[in-house]
Amino acid sequence: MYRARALVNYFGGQGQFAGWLLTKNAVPGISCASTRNYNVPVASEPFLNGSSSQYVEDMYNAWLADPASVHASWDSFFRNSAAGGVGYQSPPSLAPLGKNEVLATSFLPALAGATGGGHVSEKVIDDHLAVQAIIRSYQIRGHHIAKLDPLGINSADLDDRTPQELLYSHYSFDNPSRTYSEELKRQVEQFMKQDDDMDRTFKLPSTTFIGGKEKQLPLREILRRLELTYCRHIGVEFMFINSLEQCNWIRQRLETPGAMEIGADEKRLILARLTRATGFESFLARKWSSEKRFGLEGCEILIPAMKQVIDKSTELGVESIVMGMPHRGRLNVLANVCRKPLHQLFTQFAGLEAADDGSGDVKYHLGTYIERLNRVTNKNIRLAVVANPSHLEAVDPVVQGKTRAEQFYRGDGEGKKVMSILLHGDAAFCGQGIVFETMHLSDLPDYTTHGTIHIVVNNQIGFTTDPRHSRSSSYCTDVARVVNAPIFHVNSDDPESVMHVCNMAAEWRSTFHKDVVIDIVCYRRNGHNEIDEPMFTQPLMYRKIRNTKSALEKYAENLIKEGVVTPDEVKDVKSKYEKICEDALDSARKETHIKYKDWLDSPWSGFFEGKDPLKAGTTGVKEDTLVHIGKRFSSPPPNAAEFVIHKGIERILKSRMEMVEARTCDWALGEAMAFGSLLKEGIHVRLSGQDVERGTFSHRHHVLHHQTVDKATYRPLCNLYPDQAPYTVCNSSLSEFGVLGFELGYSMTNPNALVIWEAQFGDFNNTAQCIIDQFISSGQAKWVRQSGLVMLLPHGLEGMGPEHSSARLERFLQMSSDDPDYFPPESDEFAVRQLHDINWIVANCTTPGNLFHILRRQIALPFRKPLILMTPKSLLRHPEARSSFDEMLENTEFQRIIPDSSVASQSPQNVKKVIFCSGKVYYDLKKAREDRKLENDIAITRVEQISPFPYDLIKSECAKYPNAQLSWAQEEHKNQGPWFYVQPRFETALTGSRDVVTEKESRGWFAKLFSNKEPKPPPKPETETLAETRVVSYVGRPTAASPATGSKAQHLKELSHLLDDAMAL
Ligand SMILES: Cc1ncc(C[n+]2csc(CCOP(=O)(O)OP(=O)(O)O)c2C)c(N)n1
Ligand SMILES: [Mg+2]
Repeated sequence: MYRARALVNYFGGQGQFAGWLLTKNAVPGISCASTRNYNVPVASEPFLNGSSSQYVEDMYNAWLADPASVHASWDSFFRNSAAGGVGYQSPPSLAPLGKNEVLATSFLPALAGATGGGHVSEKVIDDHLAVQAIIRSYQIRGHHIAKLDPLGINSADLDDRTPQELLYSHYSFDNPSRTYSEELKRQVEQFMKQDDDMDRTFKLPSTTFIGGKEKQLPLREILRRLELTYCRHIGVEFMFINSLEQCNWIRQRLETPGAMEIGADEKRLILARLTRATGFESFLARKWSSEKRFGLEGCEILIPAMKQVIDKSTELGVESIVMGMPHRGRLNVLANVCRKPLHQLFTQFAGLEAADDGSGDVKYHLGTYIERLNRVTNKNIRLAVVANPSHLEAVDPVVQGKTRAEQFYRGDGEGKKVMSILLHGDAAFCGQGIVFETMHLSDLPDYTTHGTIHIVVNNQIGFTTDPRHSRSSSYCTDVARVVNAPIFHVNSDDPESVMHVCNMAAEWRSTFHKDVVIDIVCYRRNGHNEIDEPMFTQPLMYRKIRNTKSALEKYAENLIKEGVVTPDEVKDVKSKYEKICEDALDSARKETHIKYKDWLDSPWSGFFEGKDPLKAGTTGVKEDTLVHIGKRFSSPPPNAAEFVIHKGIERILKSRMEMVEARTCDWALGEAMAFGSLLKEGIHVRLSGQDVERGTFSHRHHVLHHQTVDKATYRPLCNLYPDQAPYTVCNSSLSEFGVLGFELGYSMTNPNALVIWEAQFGDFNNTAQCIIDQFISSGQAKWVRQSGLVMLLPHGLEGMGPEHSSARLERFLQMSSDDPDYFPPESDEFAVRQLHDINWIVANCTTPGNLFHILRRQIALPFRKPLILMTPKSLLRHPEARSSFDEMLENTEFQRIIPDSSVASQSPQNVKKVIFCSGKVYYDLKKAREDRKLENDIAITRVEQISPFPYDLIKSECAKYPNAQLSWAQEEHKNQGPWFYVQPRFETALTGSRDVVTEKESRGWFAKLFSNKEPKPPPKPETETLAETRVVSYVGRPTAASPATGSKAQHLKELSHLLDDAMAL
């Protein structure tokens, strides 16, 4: 066995026991594996196993570097060993062995005789440490040398810097590639020929299952089995997981002899699925050769893989699967995994017009929802693929939110019934930060989906970029290590290995409810899309690809060789599928229109039916309800005697109670009234974001904390009524992109819920810009999918500097889809119609009463629209920003504008100026007017709903003051805030529509360009002469690059100028 040590030294250089495996960066392609500390609980492992042997090894290394750095006993042990003496001698003991004590040699029966007596010789320890280290090294590092690349030219971990190897791979493409694994095998074989120790039998430690029922094996066989398990077509990373149970679970499923064996039926099923996946792409390629479809060629195994994950998961109890995926292979997934009717897919290629609303999206972004019987498990299953934008990985948190919501509504607290699958490209998975942000939601109490199965289509290229230029990590999957997810790298050309890891992944999720990654190492047969030329940038790789048979061909050949199928059967399966495709194409040709609704990922069955789309419910409530909610919200926990609350909270509750008694609400109470009344009506409310439980500005306090008992909390809004809907309020991780996406997904599942995301400060919403632009603003237009998500964005210039002032209101307004030149026909339904037609609502309320109504209106509407709500900071405590209960009672509603109600409004003829404004600047203007005693001269009207623009009310408000000049006052800089949005709309409100193509007509705008139809004449302004003379002037800060000054003094100076300008007559 000293030879084994020699082997260690030969491979590892420094004499590290675990260093004998090869890595690929040293001369000539050999170096030792670096040691790592793993967080496995040592006490739970037997001596000499797993981390104990690692410990001895670490000690040895430390001793080598500096003998004084280890304890004197270890120093003596290693010194004796090095001198050729006995390393360890047990001290003489007079006492009999204790109950749990055993002699060290009893662990080593095969060698006990050789050592004699009660102590272990250096040789015994060395031999066993070496075997243990070898096994452990394979488990930790085996994946580095596994044959993962079906092309045989790259290394999945990018660790192939040895010049000879590079030269080899550059100039020997036509030869079967020699992998490190083969190099290792060659050396081991050479060694084995010379070494008698290879025939010696070693007891296997409990951290390996390679023996099956055998407790000991010859070293030769140990090495062979380890090679087969860890260095063939599966490379598994799992030894960083800090749970011995989980590590053993994986070892057992991989190492047990015969674990990978499958029967002939299963093989035929894989072949049939692979045939469909391959046939689908070749059918499309034949029929539409110049169309972009982002085909799956080179990774067709993805389809059988996904089906395997779904089969296994359904078998384990899952009933609904929510999936998110990028462009690559999407059509194939819809066709062959979801079984979306093929003719619907084919109509997408026909360039037909849509029969329903919306502007639509390209075919490889669309979602779908299917309920069907899984023929393998004979169970019903629901499959949803969430529509996504081009923005890679942005859909990840959306899928998670949707999954979480489905679990929530089904009462599936452990994720046993609903799960998510996320697909990724290799470049996007490691490149996009949202992947990390989504991973970090995976184990949070209010965000977990109890394990996601991630599948990476690792075609070893991103568009034209080689992985070496697109990532700094070894594998593209390294991001998953942060959440202790096991990572299975697998060669796509070995379908049975792929199926094996799929089964393991599904079982892993079902057992541990944690994330897991399947990294399918494959290639991309075509360019980035079908019309791209890959030889421009990857000539050698693509020469190799051209000469590579498809996975289907290879697998079919293997099965024919094995006698599982005949060549005729292979042909038969193929031609049957082709016939299915041809038939579907025939029926697709009969279609005249496409329907976006066929591609909806979240149908709300029953929600729209029987509803008048222009009739909203009321938002006011009974006084009793307000009093009840108010009192509950202001009361300490029912077990107040035991539940110690903070003195400050006591004061807050007391002042809340006083407000309730005085029939008034401040901001927090108004919000609680909205939530509470919806909960009473059976509407689930969920408020999520950073520090939302207390509220960034310490005004909300929806979770009261026991001051002396850790984690004991009380949530008043969860305790309003015995039969109320559930209320969730949850502090989130510090991620806007991830959490906003998550809440958007959550809002997609059920329209009867108020889902709210609050930004810490509105400024931070731009780190979630992609969710705002790609999903919230345009989701309905692209995918006919509605969402009533509310974004609460603290906004306002209060001298806090550039970064705590602006939620960038202007950006939301710029993306509002209402036409600045179009004044919709005035009618009773004006307000609801406007809401129906626009993409989202943007508002800035100034009273708790209006906040109450606008939140409730989200649910009262017969459809769903996102609400972007600027929320205040100083107004949270402003004595005037209060509302009486009267403003929330049954006969009241949301006020789109709050007209002036001062003395000015009583003699409108005499008013010299009307100032329109929005948000908290109203209170500054009002005070300035009081200070200057201009109440008779100046009226101040608040525009609470900025978009869609309240044309009708603005028009009548302007008409009410015929002699007044009109101003728009805002605290934001001129190039920011609402000014640019309101200015043209004021003009339209005053003069009527100009020549516009209305939104309804715009679906046919393209056709219109070619038609002779006359445009509609603009409606005549009612107050023509007045309109001609009236314009709205701007009052506010000048343009600026930054949203606000960093200087408090400058801020006050600017405000005072603004108020002076506004009050000037
Ligand atoms: C956020 C984002 N940035 C850039 C792009 C443009 N783009 C489209 S596909 C692609 C390459 C993706 O590579 P990979 O993730 O490996 O997927 P593959 O196309 O290889 O399947 C890029 C850069 C995009 N779609 N999304
Ligand atoms: Mg790729």
